[in-house]
Parts: sequence; structure tokens; C-alpha cells
Amino acid sequence: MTTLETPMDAASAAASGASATARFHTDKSPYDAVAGTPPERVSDLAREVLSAVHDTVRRHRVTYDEYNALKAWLISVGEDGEWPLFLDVWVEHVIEEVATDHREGNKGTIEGPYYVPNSPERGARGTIPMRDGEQGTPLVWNGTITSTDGTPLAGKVELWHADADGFYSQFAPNLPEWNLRGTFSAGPDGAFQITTIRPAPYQIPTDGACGKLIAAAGWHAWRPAHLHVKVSAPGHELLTAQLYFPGDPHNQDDIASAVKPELVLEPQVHPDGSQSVAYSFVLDPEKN
Ligand code: MBD
Ligand code: FE
Repeated sequence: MTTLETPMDAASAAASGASATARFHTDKSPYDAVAGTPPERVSDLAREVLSAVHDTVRRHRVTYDEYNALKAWLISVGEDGEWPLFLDVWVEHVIEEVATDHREGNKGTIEGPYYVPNSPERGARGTIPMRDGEQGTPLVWNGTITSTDGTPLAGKVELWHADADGFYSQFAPNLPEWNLRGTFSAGPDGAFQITTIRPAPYQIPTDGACGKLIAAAGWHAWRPAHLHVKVSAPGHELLTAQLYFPGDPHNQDDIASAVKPELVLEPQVHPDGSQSVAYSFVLDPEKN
């Protein structure tokens, strides 16, 4: 893929936001998939969202000063490139819930703003791209991909995650392009083994518009440490998920509301300090 032309001299909300917005625009037009939406549906959705806003204004007697602050803040969400961040943190979890509530296979969760397709291929057993001396606890992950009927699937696991400082390559400065991003292809037995490091808990940028809302509301900005995956196989529904680590305090109060008990790993700690974990995926056949 093409390198995103975004200045990133320092890890700032505007820089990671601009990268996430640029990344979103490199995907095919999001409008194409909804080109056939009837006006009645557009009207219903827009009306109901606006009614919810009107009700809130009436119930809380929202003032002109508050209305002007809202305008300024909404403008700054765009200026900081933080619409992907805002939507994925505070809205996507319900979209995902509705989109996947028919599934019998693995639970999934939100994608978030930092996925990049076509990460380097590492085969069925391999190490994710990382720097020499990459900080963080080594983690070896064994798993399989099967269909809901137990058939092994020669599927793919795309894995991406933050480093030990909580930074994602291509969205924070001074990281190799594909750091901690890799694609693993299971063999006919459905088995894969991935070597990586444990990521750190992740604080969403505090110096942009989303951070301003969090501070003004007295919330916190943390997500628990997590591994992002997309798991795919021919004839099966794409699974987008995140995996979490036990004991992370933010498993209880994730700012993005994306933790599910089925997605919490049970790693084993070895005498040398490294860790290993087993976690497998069951994919739902596509229905047509
Ligand atoms: C992340 O790393 C993330 O996974 C989500 C959902 C939002 C912001 C940053
Ligand atoms: Fe993330």
C-alpha cells in the first residue's frame, strides 16, 4: 500500500487523528455500499437522532453558551481528525453488537481506528514484524481456526496491536511501517502459532477534541491492553475481535466498551518471564 503522507513529528492527537482520517479515506467509498438506501430509512434515522438531541436539550435546559461550546467542540473533532476515534470509541460497540448477534462462532468486538490491510505475511508459524530489542513481555500464541461444525479452516489471522508504550505503527511517529502488524495463514489443519509481545494498556489521545470531552466530563481515557485480530476463511464470515489480558483494571471500564468475557485470554507465565497462550477461533459459515 502507499505510505500515508501525514506529518508525525510528535505523538499528538492531531497527528494520529490525521492518520486515522487519511487511512479511512484510502478505503473504497463508504457511500457505495449504502447507495440503495431508501429515503424513508434515511429520514427515520436522521429524525430519531435529532429527536434524541432535542429531548436532551429540553430535559437539561441546554443554554446558548453550551450550544456554542458544542459547536466549537464538534468543529474541533473534525479539525483534529478525530471523527474515526470518536465514533469507534463511543458508537461502534453497538453497531458491532447488532451486526453480529446472529453468530454461533466466536464473539467479536470493535475494529477501532487503527487497522491497516495487507500487513506482511508470516506463514502459519511466525513472529510478527518488530524492532530489534522490542520492549515488552514475549508472548507465544497457539490456536486453530475451525468452522462451527468443527472442520479445520486454512484461514488467515491478521494481528495488529500497540507496542509497550501504547503506540500503533502508522499512527504514531518514528515506528517502522509494519511494526507489530502481521498476517498469519493457517495450514489445512487450521493451526497457527504467533510470536509477539504483550501490548501496554492504551490511553486514547488526551490532547485533542476527544481528550477535551473526557476531561470536561471527568472520565478516564483508558482502554485495557489488547490484541486486535481479523480472522477470515473462504465461505465464512469475517471475524473482527480483540483479545484482552486478565487482571487489567480497564477490562471493567474500557472507554470503548469493547471488552467481553469470552475475549479475555488465560496466558501462562514461564520461568524465563515469557508467556504463552492458547486461543482458537470458530467462524460462522456465510449464509446466502
Ligand atoms: C484503540 O487502540 C482502539 O482499539 C479503539 C477502539 C479506539 C482507540 C484506540
Ligand atoms: Fe486498539
